[in-house]
Amino acid sequence: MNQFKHVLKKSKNIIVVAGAGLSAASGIPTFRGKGGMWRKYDALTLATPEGFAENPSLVWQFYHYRRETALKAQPNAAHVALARFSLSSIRESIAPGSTFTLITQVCDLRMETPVIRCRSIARKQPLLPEQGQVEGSDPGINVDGLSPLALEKVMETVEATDREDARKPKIVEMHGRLFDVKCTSCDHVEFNRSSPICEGLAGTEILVEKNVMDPEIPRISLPRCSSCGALARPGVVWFGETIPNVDDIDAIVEDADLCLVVGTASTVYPAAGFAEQVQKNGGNVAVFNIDHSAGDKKADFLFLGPCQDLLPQALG
Ligand code: BJW
Ligand code: ZN
Repeated sequence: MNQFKHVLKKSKNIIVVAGAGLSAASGIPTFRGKGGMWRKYDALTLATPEGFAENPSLVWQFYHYRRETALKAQPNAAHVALARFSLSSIRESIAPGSTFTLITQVCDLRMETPVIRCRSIARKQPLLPEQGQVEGSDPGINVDGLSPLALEKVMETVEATDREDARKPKIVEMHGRLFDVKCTSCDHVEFNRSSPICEGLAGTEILVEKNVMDPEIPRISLPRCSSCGALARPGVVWFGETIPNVDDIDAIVEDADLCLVVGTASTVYPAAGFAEQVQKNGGNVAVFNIDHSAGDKKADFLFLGPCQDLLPQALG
């Protein structure tokens, strides 16, 4: 831990690549581990565009259940540690002059806060919106999340200048958002955290919990686009779909000299390749996972244990 803190202190561009394990202590099931969703449900049926085309009713029930679970969850100590560390006044005493970006694969997001809109991020520049590298940094942008919610909570406890800093975007949600709803026909995307999202899905979360989903909710009773009326879909990134703005994420990873890999099995690409990319560029990798995960033998630091215990120690 002391050696890690020494490396942290001299790092200039710090990224965190987070997975489902980050939210595990908040009561949100992971995908592949013990109690993981892909052990109980079929990923190809529920998390691919083909699965949705085949049976949108089934897919919507699964995502309705996920939305309802996420709405009840609260950030845990790992989210809070990351949120605190994202504030430059706090980070300054630990890693002077560094930048910080949380690249999260976690879609269980549910809070208003700024996120990085990747399109205009320049390389080799700190991620400061007033310098023009970040588009869409308006604090009014809606995203929903435990990491953003942690940031909001931390903001309440700090000075006014830090609150300004906390409004600067530091989070990239690379697999989309559970509470975004996308039209299957036009370009319309809307943030929607209604519970339930529509009457047709009300109460079906209990069926999903028991793994007895009703395959036949009529399409007309599923969420519809508020602009054109066509069938809507969850605004997440499914297998086989491209990651929005992947080149800009790549630029952030390319600039990083320290990568913290938190609560991810590191099996889903491109996120699974980010740590290796940082190491190839001469940077360091620290893995925080409750169990062994892919590639952790190559890590410079391996912290085996719950991230809600270890991250506060490592970043405190
Ligand atoms: C704790 C803990 C605690 C528990 N403390 N730890 C290169 C090679 C081969 C294949 C590909 C490739 N490039 C792309 C692909 C195809 C594909 C892919 O990677 N497939 C693999 C299965 C091999 N990737 C894609 O399709 C991606 N698109 C893409 O790359 O486009 C271009 C392209 C397409 C096709 C071919 C080639 C190029 C898109 C991936 C989208 C993933 N979507 C999902 C669902 C999102 C929506 C939703 O939420 O439903 O994203 S799948 C699911 O997996 C979700 C997660 O974000 C993602 C990663 O899972 P994660 O976070 O690692 O969770 P778990 O459960 O696996 O692990 C949890 C970990 O936490 C465990 O290790 C625990 O031990 C740990 N843990 N409690 C610390 N308290
Ligand atoms: Zn539409």
